[in-house]
Amino acid sequence: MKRRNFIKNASLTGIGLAVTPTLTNCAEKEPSKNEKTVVTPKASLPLVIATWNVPNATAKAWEVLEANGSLLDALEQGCMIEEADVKNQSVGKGGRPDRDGNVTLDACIMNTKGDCGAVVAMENITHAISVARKVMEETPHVMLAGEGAENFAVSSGMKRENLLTEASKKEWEEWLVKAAYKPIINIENHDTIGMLAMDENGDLSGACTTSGLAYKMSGRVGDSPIIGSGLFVDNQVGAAVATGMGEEVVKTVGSFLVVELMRQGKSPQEACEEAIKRIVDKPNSNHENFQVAYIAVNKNGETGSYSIHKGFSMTTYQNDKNENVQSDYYVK
Ligand code: SD4
Repeated sequence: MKRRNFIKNASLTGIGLAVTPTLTNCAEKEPSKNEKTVVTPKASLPLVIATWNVPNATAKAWEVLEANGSLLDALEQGCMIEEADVKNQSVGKGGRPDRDGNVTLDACIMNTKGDCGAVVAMENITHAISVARKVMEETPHVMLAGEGAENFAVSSGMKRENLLTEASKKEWEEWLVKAAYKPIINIENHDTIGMLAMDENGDLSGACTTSGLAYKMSGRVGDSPIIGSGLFVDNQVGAAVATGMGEEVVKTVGSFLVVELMRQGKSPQEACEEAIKRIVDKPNSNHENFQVAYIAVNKNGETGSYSIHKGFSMTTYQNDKNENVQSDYYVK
């Protein structure tokens, strides 16, 4: 394993720190002789964080970064793991369909320069994240929808596939029998994957991919492909990504809000908490009945996550350790 790099402008504060570089703003002053050196949490790089318990996805992204791959390759390949996993019924192939039985995918990606690409309500192509990346890199646009996105993917060499698996079809058919149009966001293990990564230079990018709300109305688009709502990256400040009831995230431009709060000095944790509070505090909020969560990272490599309900977790790959940790939450 090659040597970890630490955040660029980190400096060393004194004795014993030769092997434990510290974060930027904690290392400003020279310690006096008697002063005990305080070592604040160090952010070793690279760093990958993702919504929910997705250790295979974060491991893939980490592996790409460790091999000196680019941030976008890391994010794309990490997200592709979940898109290809038919057991994850909220992303890519095997995703739950809309109320008409069609699996429609939303995805977006954003790079260090603030460029972005997205696809919305795209059918028949497993790797929506790859199409989003191609939209960013190979077209003059930022977003392609529906058939246009699908045709663009095919013209770029991707193959059409039936994304509706037997398992998801069966569940949908059972739902049809109950015939209550009540989209419920899953607050358990698998969900939309939002992933943020920081490379050894301390540069940030992010990605998000989903099949959206199960049994949504045909044509419904959530927050996940909307830059500023489902994902936002400002390489000078930090990055954030959302999961949960997209309508509520869109109404508060959630991920942009988290990044702007970090710009104003809030930690990633505080910023996520404030963004959740904005949703919860709305006059007509019925937050007992839906779930939203954010994860975020700032330029110092500090991370945070917060959720309306219990059950959300964040996967972090850092320091050769792939960990899934339950997030703190609002509704006790
Ligand atoms: C959406 N935000 O389509 C997505 C779904 C999701 O956890 O994240 N579910 O609204």
